[in-house]
Amino acid sequence: MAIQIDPSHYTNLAIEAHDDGVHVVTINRPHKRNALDSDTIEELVTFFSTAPRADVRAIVLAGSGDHFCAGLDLIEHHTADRSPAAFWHLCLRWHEAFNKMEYGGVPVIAALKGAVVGGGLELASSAHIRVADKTTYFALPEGQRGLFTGGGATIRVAGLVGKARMIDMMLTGRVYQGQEAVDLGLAQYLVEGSSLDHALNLAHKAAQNLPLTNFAICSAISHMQNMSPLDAAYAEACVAGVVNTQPEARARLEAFANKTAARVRPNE
Ligand code: 1HE
Repeated sequence: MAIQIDPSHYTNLAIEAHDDGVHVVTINRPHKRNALDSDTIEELVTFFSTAPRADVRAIVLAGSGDHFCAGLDLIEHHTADRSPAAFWHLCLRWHEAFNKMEYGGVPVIAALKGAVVGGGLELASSAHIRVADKTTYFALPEGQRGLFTGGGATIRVAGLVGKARMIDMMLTGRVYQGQEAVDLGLAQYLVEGSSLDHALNLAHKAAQNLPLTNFAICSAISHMQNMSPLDAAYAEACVAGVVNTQPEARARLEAFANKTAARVRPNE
């Protein structure tokens, strides 16, 4: 029996389950532009630790109001006047949440709008797919605030845009948006209308894949980037050994063999 997700256990996250196992998780602090305080990070840790064991088939991560996420809660940080050790430990909780997202095995699709800045960009870069709309913009204002990234940007944002662009973003406050942001890899989609609608469509599509296949796609590829090419190839063969022989795949292979399965065609 799978673990259940109970939306009433969450205060800063609104969680809505669809029949096909897609869950929409909305950071619900619009009055703070969805800034990440320590309670919200703990809720993200809980949700993303639970989702892989709770039959969640795909996740859309969204923000409430006009902005996806304004990053670290600067007011909480200012008020708490944290010690180096306290902030170090806090960063490890961010990493716990974001690693669970990236390596958890459940597809996470971020529906972006407005500000995706600082820790908000660290959050978005932990998703597997990012959908931007016309209002979306990306920045790392840490440099201007007297801060440094602590939620994995040096790995994930540098991985998306390269270290030189990340350094420029932090030194100068450079903002990326629109097609340029997509071309750089900050998002995979730029939509005219609602990024949430588009992210939902993608999530419903991904939810039709077999869970074990999605698990491999949404954990193995990330893990393999951390390995030497030789070890990654070995691990890939091992994962494929398990995934490609799963009994649940036989019906799909049978459908291909008897010509009832959809063929891969170019876009119209
Ligand atoms: C916040 C935060 C926040 C807004 N922490 N409270 N991140 C930043 O440096 C981005 C800071 N925020 C902004 O630049 C702007 O707020 C926005 C571009 C996101 C939105 O602008 P706007 O004009 O819609 O809103 P606002 O008037 O600036 O803010 C509305 C309220 O949200 C206001 O609270 P109020 O009680 O005065 O109404 C703001 O204080 C609050 N608010 N952003 C706390 N970030 C692990 S290390 C990661 C390091 C970082 O992430 S550093 C980057 C932080």
